Amino acid sequence: MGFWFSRFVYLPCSGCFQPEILNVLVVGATDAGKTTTLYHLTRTVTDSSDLLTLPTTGFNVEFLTHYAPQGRKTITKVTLWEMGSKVGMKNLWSNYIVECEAIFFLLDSKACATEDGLDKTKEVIHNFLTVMDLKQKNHLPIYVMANKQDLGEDVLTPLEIRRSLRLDGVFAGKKWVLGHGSALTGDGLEDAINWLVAQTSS
Ligand SMILES: Nc1nc2c(ncn2[C@@H]2O[C@H](COP(=O)(O)OP(=O)(O)OP(=O)(O)O)[C@@H](O)[C@H]2O)c(=O)[nH]1
Ligand SMILES: [Mg+2]
Repeated sequence: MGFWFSRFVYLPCSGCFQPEILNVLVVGATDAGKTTTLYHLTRTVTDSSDLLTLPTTGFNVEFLTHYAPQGRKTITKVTLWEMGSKVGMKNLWSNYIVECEAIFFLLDSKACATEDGLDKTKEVIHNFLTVMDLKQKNHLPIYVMANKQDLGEDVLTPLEIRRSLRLDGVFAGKKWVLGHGSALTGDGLEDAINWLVAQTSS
């Protein structure tokens, strides 16, 4: 990735500023591209084999160091917690959301082009918002990414997704934004991390 990402830990010299810490919960329906997102953000990707994934059972955790763009001397150590979506996801979310400061919500733009996929995505969003509410975490910023946009005509556009999932109503009152991109090509991931860091920087 670009110069502002690194998976190596930054060691500040004495007297220098301390890096900020950001824990991000990465959620979404099955196959939305959560693990691919983690891998693309934290690995050196030379070919597609670097992004091979297996369905996540339990959780995945990866780390990156984010350098603020435009030369601002701000460094953030970001921990990305992917919550598997197969079993007991509400329990997992409930346990981990209390330690997180931001949410990265992946949507599968291809699945959203089918009625079944749209229904499953609505259900996951609904369940997740219930957990946010129960844990009194409604104030957390949410970056919603319409993923898999590289698949071209097979997918809903971000605007179609916004309308089909009624995102403006669903996330009303929350700090959220809809972005788009591809975890496979990496498009949009830089914007996502920049936004999440900006919302949570002190
Ligand atoms: N074309 C395309 N494929 C993607 C993209 N992101 C993920 N995939 C593919 O979608 C499949 C599932 O990706 P994962 O990253 O494992 O999805 P996940 O959300 O972690 O899935 P679970 O852990 O099972 O919930 C894999 O075959 C990925 O290569 C994308 O942006 N574009
Ligand atoms: Mg996964």
